[in-house]
Amino acid sequence: MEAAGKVIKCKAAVAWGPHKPLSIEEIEVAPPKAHEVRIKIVAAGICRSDDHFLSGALNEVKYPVILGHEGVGIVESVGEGVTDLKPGDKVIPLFIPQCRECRCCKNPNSNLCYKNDGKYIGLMADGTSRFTCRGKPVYNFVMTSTFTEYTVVDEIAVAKIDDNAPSDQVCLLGCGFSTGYGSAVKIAQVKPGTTCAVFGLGGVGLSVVIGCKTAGASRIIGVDLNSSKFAKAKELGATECVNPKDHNEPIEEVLAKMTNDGVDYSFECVGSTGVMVSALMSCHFGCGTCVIVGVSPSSTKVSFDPLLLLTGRTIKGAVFGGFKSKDEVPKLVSDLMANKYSVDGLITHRLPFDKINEGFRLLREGISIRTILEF
Ligand code: CND
Ligand code: ZN
Repeated sequence: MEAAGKVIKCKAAVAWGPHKPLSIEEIEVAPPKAHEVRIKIVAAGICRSDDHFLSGALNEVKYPVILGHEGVGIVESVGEGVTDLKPGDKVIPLFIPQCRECRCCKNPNSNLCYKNDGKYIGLMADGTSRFTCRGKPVYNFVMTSTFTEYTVVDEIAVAKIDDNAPSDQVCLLGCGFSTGYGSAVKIAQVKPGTTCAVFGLGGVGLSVVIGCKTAGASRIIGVDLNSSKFAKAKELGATECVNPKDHNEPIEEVLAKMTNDGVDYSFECVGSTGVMVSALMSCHFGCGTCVIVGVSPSSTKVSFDPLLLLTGRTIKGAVFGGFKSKDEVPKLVSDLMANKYSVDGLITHRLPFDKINEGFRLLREGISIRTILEF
């Protein structure tokens, strides 16, 4: 490859701070060092988690930073010692890596790798950045940084996928779809014939709906404050939808009446501690399971009566739907290509990459489910 070993100048959407639009800038992307991979991004989705940093709800990230964690691209070059990837491979960057060596990676029931960047250090393993803008180093975001024409990721944070996979769809497997779908099929392990409630019908919640339907749930109740989300939810498998604003009683009471004392599985896909408690209370007191998927603002805490659990409820949570990323993303891609599920319904908008701020506007105003940025 021509640029291998050299710095690449390209466009990126740089976040200089919260509460500011992203700025399309020329950046320099250094070549990958040992065990790193430089990727040309082809398509990227906009997830609410990216917006949590721009809105200031999450404040741990360091600026300037290149956000984005839901993308697909082509390997441009690889650093020394990378054996399982080569230039030209189609790949999905992984915000939860898989080193295959740590205690979590070795445990079949965990997908959290010790080498994840949940503390938002924003640098490569050697403590430096591969991005420079206007002479300043720019931080990366959860090991992925997909809002740029080129990114550099650690080899443990990239999954090689089928070269024929449709890029404009499989980018959603980098976060939203896998997170929601796995929360239903892998974390809750929804059983056929059961009743589910999904709080929040964005890209993540609708992917939970798809997962519940695939698992054979007989009732899937969508809950959202924005009723304009209901038509899409029903198209994807929700059997009924409820807007808490249409009721005087708390939503958990409404759901209890609808479901003979509570649902079998509830999913919080909003990121609100109040909704987390409602979701827990909405599942059946003796045998319900509540799965926390949404990310709540920094420093918030959940408080609830422990009796809610003593009677027999279960509460769980997961990132990335519990999928072991490097192993399971390629399989999710094959399943998509084999039509075992579809992500078409999640894609409401497509925009050229440099219109990224418009994509964030559509998300904030509750208009889009997923906007796909095309590079
Ligand atoms: P998006 O904003 O598209 O959807 C959220 C939905 O919730 C919207 O339709 C809102 O109208 C709705 N909503 C807001 N408040 C309420 C409420 N009080 N009751 C019911 N519905 C409400 O977001 P998204 O689908 O992209 O992401 C959802 C959450 O999931 C968000 O917190 C994000 O940060 C988190 C997430 C988690 C993970 C993970 O690995 N666990 C990965 N990605 C995103
Ligand atoms: Zn996400």
